[in-house]
Amino acid sequence: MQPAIRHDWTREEVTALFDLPFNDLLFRAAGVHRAGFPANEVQISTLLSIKTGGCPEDCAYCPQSSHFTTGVKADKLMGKEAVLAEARKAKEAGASRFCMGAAWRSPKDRDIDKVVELIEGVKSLGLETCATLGMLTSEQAQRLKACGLDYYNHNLDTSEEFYGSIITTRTYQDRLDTLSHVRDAGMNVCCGGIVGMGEDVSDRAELLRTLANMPQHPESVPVNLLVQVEGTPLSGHAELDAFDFIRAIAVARILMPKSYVRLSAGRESMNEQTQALCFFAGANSIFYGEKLLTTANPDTDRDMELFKKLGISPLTPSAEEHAEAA
Ligand code: SAM
Ligand code: DTB
Ligand code: SF4
Repeated sequence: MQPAIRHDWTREEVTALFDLPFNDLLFRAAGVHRAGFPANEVQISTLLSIKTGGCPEDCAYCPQSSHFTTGVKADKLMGKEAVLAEARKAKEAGASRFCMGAAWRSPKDRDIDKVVELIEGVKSLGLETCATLGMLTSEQAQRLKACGLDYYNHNLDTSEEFYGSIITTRTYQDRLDTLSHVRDAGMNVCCGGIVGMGEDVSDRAELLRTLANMPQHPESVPVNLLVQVEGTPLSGHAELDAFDFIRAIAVARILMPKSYVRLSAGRESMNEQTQALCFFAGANSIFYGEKLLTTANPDTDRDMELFKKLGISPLTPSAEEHAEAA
């Protein structure tokens, strides 16, 4: 039976999921996963930082903020040929989606002109496109939709309550406004967060509840484990217990049964067994390729070996459309 798609989760209900015995939570999440998706298929996206560093925002987790000294140097927007060369490599390696990230607070209209050309180029290679460029106006969102952008990534990152302790240069409402512009423009929404920033379980519960109670669930929900980068205020934090990360994946799966839940940043520091439990708990998407934006991701060979050991196959774009239509 297909689990109901709900938008009315209460704080108590979500907290109760986090409080379940681990095996009960995983059993339930795996059931929801199998009812909504082929159990052993994982969508793969490759990331490219098209504009690195020098960002005016002060996100405490981020190596690209100009407020911190992390060794990431500020670069200009990459040229079209260099981006397309990376996109071709990603396609050859087996990615179905190419995600372009820029360290902007909000792009200028002339930045959008250039990004439109990149999106058109990447699309013409037969890849799905995703971009994450910071806050957008509704006109900018419409332009990105018109040029064929398939997904826009814009994370809420944590609960509204905890947000102010992580970022002071924008508000939660700013994020929600951009997400509305993206949705209204008709794009697929990619929205998730980071765990392991010193937040409480209740902050994780509230982040996931906020996502699930949106009028439409994000099609893609990245769950990032904080990558601790020296020089950022969040480096040196106690590492999150792997079971708590897996729980967050499982609750995301239960709350958003038809969304792709992405096991995102942080895989470099996870062992295979933790990743395998994430897939069992309903994660069905990863970032694939040796680099995320500025930090390391597992080697593609290692990922393919893990898929082989687990009997997982990468999802092709046509299978993805089929899954969405079902
Ligand atoms: N500047 C745009 C923005 O903030 O929306 C787009 C790029 S930003 C790097 C995209 C996302 O990367 C953030 O929302 C955050 O979730 C994630 N991220 C950044 N640094 C991270 C870190 N050290 N560990 C885990 N996730 C991180
Ligand atoms: C998302 O949720 N995670 C990705 C992507 N969306 C843009 C970014 C992870 C960044 C990790 C730190 C870095 O490599 O700079
Ligand atoms: Fe800038 Fe995005 Fe990093 Fe925040 S997360 S500092 S907005 S690049």
